[in-house]
Amino acid sequence: MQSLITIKHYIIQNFYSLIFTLLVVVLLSVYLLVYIFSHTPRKPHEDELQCSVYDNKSHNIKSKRLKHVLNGSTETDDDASIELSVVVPSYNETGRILVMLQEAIDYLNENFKNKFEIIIVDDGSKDKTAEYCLELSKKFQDKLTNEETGENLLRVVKLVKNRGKGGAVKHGLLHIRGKYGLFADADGASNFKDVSKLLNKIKSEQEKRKRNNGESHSNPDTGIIAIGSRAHMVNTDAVVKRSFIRNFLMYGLHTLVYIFGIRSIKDTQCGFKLFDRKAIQQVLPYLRTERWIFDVEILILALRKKIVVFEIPISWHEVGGSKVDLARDSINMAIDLVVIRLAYLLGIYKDNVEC
Ligand SMILES: Nc1nc2c(ncn2[C@@H]2O[C@H](COP(=O)(O)OP(=O)(O)OP(=O)(O)O)[C@@H](O)[C@H]2O)c(=O)[nH]1
Ligand SMILES: [Mg+2]
Repeated sequence: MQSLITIKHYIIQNFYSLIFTLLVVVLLSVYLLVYIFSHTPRKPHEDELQCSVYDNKSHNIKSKRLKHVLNGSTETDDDASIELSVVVPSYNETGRILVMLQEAIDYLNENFKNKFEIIIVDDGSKDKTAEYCLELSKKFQDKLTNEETGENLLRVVKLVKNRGKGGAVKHGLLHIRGKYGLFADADGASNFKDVSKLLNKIKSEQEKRKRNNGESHSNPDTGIIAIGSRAHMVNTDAVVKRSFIRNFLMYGLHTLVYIFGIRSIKDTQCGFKLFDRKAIQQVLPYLRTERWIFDVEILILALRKKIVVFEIPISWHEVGGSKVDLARDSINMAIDLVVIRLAYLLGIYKDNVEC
């Protein structure tokens, strides 16, 4: 009885120091946990800094050195003519990419003749996606040839080891030659023509800034991003007819994204996003996440850097053969999401340190 009273007295007397110690322990453990789960992307392998291009004249595959977007501007060199670069992250896509590429090539040939490039980033596929795409670039060379230079406008970059969709998108966008960079999924779920909606939105914002008459409220020194959105489709068949478990996990993810910071954007995950060159230079070098939830980190970085982000409704349809493993990837996405938010909060991820 006496010893119980002594313990009670001890607790009352040391209440504040106990709470303080507890807080320090909790904070240190959170920091340690976030640090352990945080991610540093691997540096590109030497071979990944080259791309393969089908040479229309010699009929051979040639290798070309890629140029980083932070080295030199498009205004001053041979690449200045390229308006739009399309990056397609591709992992084991021999079964799906043909439909997407045909649609993209037709649209680009009609609307951006001689002024586009397609960069396929083969993310360490096991089904020879890279070789298959090079065959397609030969097959469609009539629509893919730059009439001024004779160059085939489809490039293939092969990652020696799988990085995840975020890693593939980052690598592709960091090596575009165009004034604008789009990334689009290989499954063709989005309607490619919708790129004009995104591009027009960015261009009209640029115009507003140029007129400088107060119409644009965004910072003229920052880039502009326009992202495709399926938020208007939540009650349509495309979403309603998905399996219960898919929709359950989708709503779960939306809730987590809402709690952990991106409230102004309804659909963060759509695989159809367009950036002007400045936005790519300001965001992509700092992107850490290589797995599925990288889209959210891109948007967090954009918000931190006060980059204007437009969310534009686009057409979208479900395509079979998804590479997402519902159980495993949902858990990883939830962990990565919490880690991203806390890592920026704790200074483990920094938006001014390239990685
Ligand atoms: N699974 C997977 N896909 C990758 C990877 N790297 C790039 N991708 C590409 O990421 C894109 C999206 O893949 P999908 O399987 O359609 O996934 P999703 O569109 O996010 O999800 P769904 O709504 O199920 O279609 C495709 O172009 C893939 O080829 C990777 O490491 N794993
Ligand atoms: Mg898909």
